[in-house]
Amino acid sequence: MTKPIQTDALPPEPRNFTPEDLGAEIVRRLTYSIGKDPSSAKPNDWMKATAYVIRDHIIDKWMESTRQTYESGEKRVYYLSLEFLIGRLMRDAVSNLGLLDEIREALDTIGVDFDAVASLEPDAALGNGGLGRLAACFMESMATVDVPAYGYGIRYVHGLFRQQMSDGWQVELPETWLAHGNPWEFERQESSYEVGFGGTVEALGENGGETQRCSWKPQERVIATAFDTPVVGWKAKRVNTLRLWTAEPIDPILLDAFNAGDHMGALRESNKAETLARVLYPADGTPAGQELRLRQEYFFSAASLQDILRRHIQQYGDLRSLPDKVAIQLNDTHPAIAVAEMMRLLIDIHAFDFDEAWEMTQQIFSYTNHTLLPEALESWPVPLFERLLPRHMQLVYAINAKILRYAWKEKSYNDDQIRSISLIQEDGERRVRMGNLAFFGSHSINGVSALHTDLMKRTVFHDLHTLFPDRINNKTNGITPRRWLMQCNPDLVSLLRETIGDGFMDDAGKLSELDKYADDSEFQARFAAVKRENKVRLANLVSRRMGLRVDPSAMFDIQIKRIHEYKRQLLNIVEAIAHYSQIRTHPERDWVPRVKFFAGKAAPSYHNAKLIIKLINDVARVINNDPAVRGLLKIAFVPNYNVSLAEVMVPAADLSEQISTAGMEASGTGNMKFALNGALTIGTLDGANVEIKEHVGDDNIVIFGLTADEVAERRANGHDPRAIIESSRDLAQALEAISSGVFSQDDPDRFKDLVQGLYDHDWFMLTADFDAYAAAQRRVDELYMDEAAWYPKTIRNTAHTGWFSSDRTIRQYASEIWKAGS
Ligand code: B1N
Repeated sequence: MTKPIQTDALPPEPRNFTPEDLGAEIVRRLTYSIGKDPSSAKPNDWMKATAYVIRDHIIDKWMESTRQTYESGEKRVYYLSLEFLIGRLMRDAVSNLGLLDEIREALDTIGVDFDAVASLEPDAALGNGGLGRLAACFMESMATVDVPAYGYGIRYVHGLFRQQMSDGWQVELPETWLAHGNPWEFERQESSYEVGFGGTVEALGENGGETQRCSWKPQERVIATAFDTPVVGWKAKRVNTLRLWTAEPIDPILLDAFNAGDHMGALRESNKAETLARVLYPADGTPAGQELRLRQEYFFSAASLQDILRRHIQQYGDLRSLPDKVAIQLNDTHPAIAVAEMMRLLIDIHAFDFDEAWEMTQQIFSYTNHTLLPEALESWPVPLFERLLPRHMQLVYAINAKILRYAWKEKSYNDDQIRSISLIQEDGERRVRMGNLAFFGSHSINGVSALHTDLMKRTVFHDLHTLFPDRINNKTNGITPRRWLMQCNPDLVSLLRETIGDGFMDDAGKLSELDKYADDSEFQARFAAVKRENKVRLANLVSRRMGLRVDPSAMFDIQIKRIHEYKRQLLNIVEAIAHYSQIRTHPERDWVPRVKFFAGKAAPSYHNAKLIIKLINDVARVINNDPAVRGLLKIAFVPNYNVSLAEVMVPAADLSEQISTAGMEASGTGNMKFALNGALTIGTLDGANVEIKEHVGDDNIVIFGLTADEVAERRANGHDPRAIIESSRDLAQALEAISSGVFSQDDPDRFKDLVQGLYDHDWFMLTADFDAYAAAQRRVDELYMDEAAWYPKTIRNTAHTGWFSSDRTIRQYASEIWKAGS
C-alpha cells in the first residue's frame, strides 16, 4: 500500500542565504504574490511578502519531515486541542530557521525595519490562556525534540475577543485575525470529511444491542476542511503540522428554497454549518455548557479521527497496527468525545468487535487534566447528548456497563464508589461526565504539576485512581525557551552567550552554568542593565498606549493572567490599597518605589471578574493622581492582554505575582516565564510554584500563605473571615475604603457585594492570607533595596529554571506516555 517515493526528485539542500538573496526574494514576492511595487508597498504588504519568503524556506524542511516519518514508519503523535494560543509566528519561524540576522539585514537593504514589519502580524489568539498557550509551546517543542506530531483544532474565524477599556470597565470587541488573510496557512481541499449530527441508529448485528455493529444515519451533515500551518522546531530540525478545521455546508445554498423566494431560508443550513468554526468560547476554567460547544467538540474530534484513520490505512493497509503507530493526546476533556467516536469508527465502520475496539482505544488515547475546579469539569445533559449524538450515547452506556460491572464484581466497589466513577452523573439532572469518559478511554491520565497530580489522586479522581492505580501520572508543564527567552529577551540572550557560551540554546538545563556568576558584581551589573532596558521598553509601551508615565527604576511588580477569583488579583489590589494608606500615613519612611502592573481578560459572563477589573482601574485612578505617593506607587492595568503583550511584559518584571489560593491553580506557566527571565516570584505553594521553589532554592523565592492542605482543612472545619478581618487593622481599613466608595464616588455601592463576599464566605481565602502576603511584600521591598541581595537571587532564577523548558516536558510525554520519538 505504500506510495512509491522518488528520492532522486528531492529538492536540493537549502543553501546559505545572503541578505542580498533574501532581499531580492522579498521584492519578488511583493511583486508577484502581492502585486505591489516596492515604491507603493504599504507596511502590511512588506509583512506579507516577508512572511511568504520565510514560508518558502520552511517548506522543503516540512516536506522532508513528512516524508521521513512516512518512510521510517515511526509512530505519530496527535495533539487534540480546542485551543492553540500561538500568537505571532514570524519571529518564531525566522529565528528557528536561523535566519533572523539575514532577514533583518535583507529588509535593511530595502529600507524596511524588521521589528516594525513583525509587529504588524496579527496575534493569533485561538485560545483563552494557559491551556491554549501550553498547546502552542508543545507544538514547538515536539518539532524541536523531533517527535512526529500533528496538532488538531478549529480554525476559529474569531479568536479570543479584544478587550477595550471603557471608563475602567472591560468591553469585548470581536477579534478578526483573518481580516487581511493568513500568510502561514495552506488550505487542503482534498482533506475534507463529513461530520454528522442527530438522526437515527439502526442495529446491524444479529442479536442487536449497542455493542454490536450499528448504522448511524445523521440528520444533519457538515464538511470539515483542513488548513495546515507549518510548525518549525529549533534550528529547523523538524517541521510539524498544525491542522485546523473549518466548517462548510454540504449545500452552500438551497437553490429550491432560493428560487421559491425564501432567500434567508436558502442560506440557513450554510449559516448553521459555518457557525461551528466561527468563534472561540471565551471561558477559561468556567464551563461553556452550550450546545454549540458540544457541537464544536464533536466536529473537530470527528474530523481529526477520520483524518488519522485515513492516513494510517493509506500507509499500513488496515487498522490492526493502529495502537503501535498512533498516540492521541486529549488536551483536557474538550476532545473527550473522541473516545466514543473512535469506538464508533472501529465497531460500526471497520467491523471490530466491542472488546477489541475498547482495548485499542485505551492503548491509543491519553488524557491531560488541567483543572480540578468543580465548575470547570465538563458534563453534558443526557437528553442533549442523545439528541446530537445518538450512537455515541449508546456507546457511552455500553462502556459504562463494562466498567461498572468490573468495579462491582472484581473490585467490590460500593454504591458510593460506583456513583462517583459512573459516566452518568445521577444527582439532579442526568449528565454525561466527560472527565470520566476520558479517564476510562485512556491508558494514561496526567496532571500538569506534582501538586496537582497528587490532588487528582486524592480528590476528584480518587475512586477512579483506586480502580486503575497505574494510570495517573505527572507531567509538569513547561514553556518553550525559544519564544519565552530567546525571542522576547534578546539582550539577555546576548549576555548569556557571552558568559556561558551557546550550549543553553540547545539545552536549557545548561543555564545552570550561570550560577557561578550570580555573586559576580560585574555580571550583576550587566544583568541589571538588561533588565533596565526591558523595563524602559515596557515603560514606553505603557506611555504610548495608556498615556501613563512610569519610572523604570521603580520595582516592576507584575500580575498578568486571566482574571479569576482563585488567581486573586483582588488580594493584590487590596494589599496595594493598604500599602497606599501606609505610605500616606508614614511619609517619613524610605518606601521602595513600585509600579504594579496588571493585565488580563475576564470571561464576558463572569460578573465578579469584570468587577475586579473595574476596581483595579478605579484604584489606579485615585493612586496615580495622588501627589502624596507620587514616585512611590503607581498602578497600571494594561488593556488587551495577549501573547504579544506578554512578550514585552515578562522580560521587564522584577517581581512575578503567583498568588492563587493553594490547591486551585493546576500549574501555571506564566510563573515559569517570569522566573526564566530573572524575576523574583512572590507566591503561594500552589501548582508549579512548588517545583519552582525546589529548583531555584528557598532563598530565591518569596513564599507565603496557607498550603493546599490547610485550605482544605479550613473549608471543611470552618473559616471565619469576619473574625480575621476584625483582627487585621490594615485589611479592615482597606476593605472599608472599597465598600464605602472611596474609589467609586460616582457609584459608592459598586463594590459592596464584592467585599460582602469576603465577609460572608471568602471561598478563596483572601482574608486568611492577607497579613502573610503584606508581610511578604515588605520582605520583597527590603531585598530590592539591597542590590547585592537582589541580583544574585534573580540571576539564580534564570540559572535554575531551564528544567521548565517544554522540551523536557515533551520528552517525558514521548517516552512515558506516547512511546514515540527517538
Ligand atoms: O491550564 C494551564 C495551567 O497552567 C493552569 O493552571 C490551568 O488553570 C489551565 C476550560 C480551561 N485549566 N483549565 C483550563 C481552559 C478553557 C476551558 O474552556 C478550562 N485552563 C486551565 C495549562 O496546564
